[in-house]
Amino acid sequence: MVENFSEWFHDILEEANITDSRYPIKGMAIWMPYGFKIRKYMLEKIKELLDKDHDEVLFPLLVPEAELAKEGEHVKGFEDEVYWVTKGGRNDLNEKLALRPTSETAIYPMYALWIRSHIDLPKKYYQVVNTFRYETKHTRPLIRVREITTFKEAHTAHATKEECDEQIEDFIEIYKEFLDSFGIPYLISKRPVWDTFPGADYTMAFDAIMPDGKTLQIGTIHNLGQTFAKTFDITFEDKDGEHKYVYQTCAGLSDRVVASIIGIHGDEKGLRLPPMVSPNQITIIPILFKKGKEEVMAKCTEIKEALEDAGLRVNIDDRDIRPGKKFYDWELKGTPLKLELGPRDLENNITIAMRRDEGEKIELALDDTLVDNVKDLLDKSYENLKGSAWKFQEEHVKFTENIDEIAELVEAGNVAAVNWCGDEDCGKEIEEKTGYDVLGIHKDAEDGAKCIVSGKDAKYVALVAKTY
Ligand code: PR8
Repeated sequence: MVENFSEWFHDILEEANITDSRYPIKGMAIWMPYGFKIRKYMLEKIKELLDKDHDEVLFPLLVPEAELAKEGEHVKGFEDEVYWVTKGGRNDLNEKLALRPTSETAIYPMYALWIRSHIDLPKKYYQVVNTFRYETKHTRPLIRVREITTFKEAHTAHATKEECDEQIEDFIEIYKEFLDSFGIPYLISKRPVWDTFPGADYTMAFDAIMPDGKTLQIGTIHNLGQTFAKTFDITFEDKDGEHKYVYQTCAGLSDRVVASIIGIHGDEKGLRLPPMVSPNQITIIPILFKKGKEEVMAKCTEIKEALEDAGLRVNIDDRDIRPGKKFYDWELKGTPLKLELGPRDLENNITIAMRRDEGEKIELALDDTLVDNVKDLLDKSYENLKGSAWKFQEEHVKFTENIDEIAELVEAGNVAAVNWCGDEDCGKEIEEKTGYDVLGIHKDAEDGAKCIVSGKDAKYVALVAKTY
């Protein structure tokens, strides 16, 4: 699978009914029913985490040109990617309207109206919307799309720089918990200046290593400082009566989260879904013969109800096809646990459980231990997926002190970790010499470490990778 990950990924999206990319606009696809459910459970999780101290809002899709153009750096970063609406019916519009590529310029003029006093702060809003980016790089379903259908963007405003910095840490914790719940490993880095979000002071990014060794940026958190506050005049009256600009952050995740779940956990048989997002956490497969059919089906229904009462998502595959085909289908679709039940099992008062992540068959008694045993297997399945994904990541970050070795490591499917003095010139030289991207500062360098380019004292360990 690693050799042809791209092909595997495209095939599985169609075979497992995740998305259909045949829609006649490049970079825009359809969420199919099975994919839509995965998306729904993923969304429920991020909403649960954000709802603890954010409020959900919903802004219009269109942004007036004048607002979009206000913040110089920001507009420069996005100008090649904006879709414009220029007509209403047959009439030319007085002002061009942008399909939001992201919503800073839609939200912040309203923040300027809503934020008056220190009692209005902090303001923490988020929305889940579709955003549009006319991506010029090669588009890929879920990974690089022109309509990002599940853009989860949070925007916060604070009275002080300290609170703003704390918010960055809070987002990091929220994103960790979010990705942990699907067992997705991540590398956190501070992006280099040249790859910082347009208009931000700095950007913290979560990257995941996909099976082909390329990294996927799955989420970003931006410290906006006071740049947008000054552009959009977002001020508040402090306790001492002074008018001050707010400090701001924004953070976003996209459809890429689903891509990482599919790509990182999948295997040659198909998806291996973590229970949190699996449309069915348990699939019951009745083994039916003419004799005893009703009894087996009745028992399957009874098991389903008992598991559902315990809060689990269960389906019975009672299609009139060979059980082998059913096993094949649910392996492809990655249901975490299958329960098989035939007349002989019924006689023995057992069901055969099979975890998707490792495939071993286990007999479970059909008594009041069943629900706990099933939950236990789901937990083990999640832990195993998570553990092996983290292990893969650990094995694929390789340190080197030799710039010529970076290509060797990256071409073998790794992310290279190197000592870096932090100077832009050295960072850019790494990129130019290797053709890969500097993901950014991953951690502080050890005492005595020397920059891989200049040989000066190194401040940081930077990550270098081929990126999506
Ligand atoms: C912001 N403003 O916009 P960001 N296809 C799929 N996913 C994408 C794409 C794409 N074409 N482009 C970006 N992403 C800030 C924060 C509001 C929220 C994903 O930030 O431009 C990437 O995972 O960094 C990226 O990390 C995330 O959206 C946020 O986009």
